Amino acid sequence: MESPQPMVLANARLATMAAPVSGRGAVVIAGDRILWAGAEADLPAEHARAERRDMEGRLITPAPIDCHTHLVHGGNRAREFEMRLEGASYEEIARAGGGIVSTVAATRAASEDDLLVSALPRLDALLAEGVSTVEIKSGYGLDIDTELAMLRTARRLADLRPVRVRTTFLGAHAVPKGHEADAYIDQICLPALRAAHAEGLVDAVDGFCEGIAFSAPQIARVFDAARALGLPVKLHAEQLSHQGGTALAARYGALSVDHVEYADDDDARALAAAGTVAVLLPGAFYFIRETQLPPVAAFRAHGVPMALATDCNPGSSPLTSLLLTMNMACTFFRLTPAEALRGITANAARALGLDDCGTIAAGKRADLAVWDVETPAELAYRIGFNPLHARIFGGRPC
Ligand code: DI6
Ligand code: FE
Repeated sequence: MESPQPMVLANARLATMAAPVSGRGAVVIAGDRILWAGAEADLPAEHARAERRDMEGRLITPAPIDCHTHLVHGGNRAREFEMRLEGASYEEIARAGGGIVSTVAATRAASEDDLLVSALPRLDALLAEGVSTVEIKSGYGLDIDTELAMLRTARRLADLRPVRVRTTFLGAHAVPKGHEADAYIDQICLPALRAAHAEGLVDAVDGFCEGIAFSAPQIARVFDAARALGLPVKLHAEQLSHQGGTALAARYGALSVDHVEYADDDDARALAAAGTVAVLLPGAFYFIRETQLPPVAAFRAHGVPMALATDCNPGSSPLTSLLLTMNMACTFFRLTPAEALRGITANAARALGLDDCGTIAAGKRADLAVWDVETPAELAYRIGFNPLHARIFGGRPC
């Protein structure tokens, strides 16, 4: 087979998340891969005659990756939003049978086509900001059929749009009405996991370790099952209280722990030792008006990689913008704009266990975003403004 023709994206500013490039930069892509990236003055002679596209000084970054979403779900929870404005707390609503469980009812009532049609506009909003890869969780089915339907729907999205989808099984998201937690895990969650894995639908296994959901020992049973199937794990941990989920996840070598507002210094140490990414979700922090800040200083001090994601879900984070997520991470959590950009690119890839994307370097996928800005800080700085000029997915502008 003939090798694909290389193309040079020239006269660009580059934020590679790998080797720094100052001044005018260039990226050489061929087929779906990056062949070379660096200062334009150092462009290898072999590419001198390749087709050249003038980026007119625009910034090129790795395409953003949303590494934590619940994009596929039925219904919405605007009524609950009103109730919270009238004084009810997120936890009170959950305990009174609202919350996750009400989205479960709406998701069970939806067909796979309904789920697909309602997820598409949310996916399109992410893609409009250049996103190349989206993680999508199950967890609003809580029965075998609906958990599988959610994962199948998530995979179908990648047939309809130029995007890569990673699917995460989140059967341990909530205890469905009429069930007891341990029995639910044995009788529904673990059989659903095995069935989803048998259909090839599971890239990772997640859980919600919280007072209103599952305890650390219960999550450990789900993780043991994941391990037996050879699947990596991640965990919603330490969002509303300290339950020990972070330490547990680190013991299982989790890809990521997500939320982690209530994590402490020991947790940060354990994450660093395990190489686990802390995924910060400022949209949920904002929307449910949390006040406990994640221990960003401890994460920095111990060298825990930090990623950012929308947590797009109908209850605690109806958010479909990674740019706004970056802004919130900087304003609320005091991340630097550089940390925020790394959080939606290189560290987001790592949180998904992907090593072929998230940076601009030879051999990586040509998933790139071209922005009408001069500096990376401008991406985090604006609120509700989208400076995307072009999105390149697998080497193709689209
Ligand atoms: N933590 C969250 O923030 C979401 N799930 C989770 O485990 C909330 C999901 C919801 O309220 O529907
Ligand atoms: Fe979540």
